[in-house]
Amino acid sequence: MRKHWLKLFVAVTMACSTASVQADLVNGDVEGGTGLADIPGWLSWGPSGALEGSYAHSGAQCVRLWWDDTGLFQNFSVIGGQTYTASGYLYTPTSERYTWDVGNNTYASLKLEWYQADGVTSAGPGIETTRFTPDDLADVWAFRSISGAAPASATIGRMVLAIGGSGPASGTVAFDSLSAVAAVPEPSTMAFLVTSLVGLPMLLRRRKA
Ligand SMILES: [Ca+2]
Repeated sequence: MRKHWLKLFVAVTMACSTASVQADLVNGDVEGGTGLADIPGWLSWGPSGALEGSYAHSGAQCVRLWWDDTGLFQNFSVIGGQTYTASGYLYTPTSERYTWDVGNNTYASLKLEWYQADGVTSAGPGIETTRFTPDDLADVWAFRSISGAAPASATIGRMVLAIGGSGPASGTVAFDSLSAVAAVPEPSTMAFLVTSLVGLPMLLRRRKA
């Protein structure tokens, strides 16, 4: 009988509705700073990128990359098992159209990586948005989004903005208006869960007696 009630409890828990709550990613609009190396909230590697003030999806600027040796990332706190969604906008201007040679698979994307508390040890395979390629339209901000559950041992999520793939490419890809949100149970659902968690053992005790 106990098994039966536990099954019901799990089923109800899984059916609960969720709300989106901002994760502690900061400066998703990539504003401020004088170059890739000092944008508030973000860390970068490589020389092949810059702040761009002549176009932006939000605020006064965006960040753009033109080679796969360069990228940006930011860590934020996560809870293992909880689902997170990373999203943002990618863009290429006609004046510096992102292009490739035939057979090339160069692309840009947003990635979500998972780390354990030391910030170095991977907690499991990361996830990546649909690729932004030269097949995407120029002069149009393209929305990209990816969702996934943080592995059980993850305490850090890392959003990564980068160009990947192989082979020569030219032009530039810009990133802006980035966000990370967690899907958490609704408050009313939480109240129900707490009630259930308190009530279930009592119920089981009573049935056993
Ligand atoms: Ca911006």
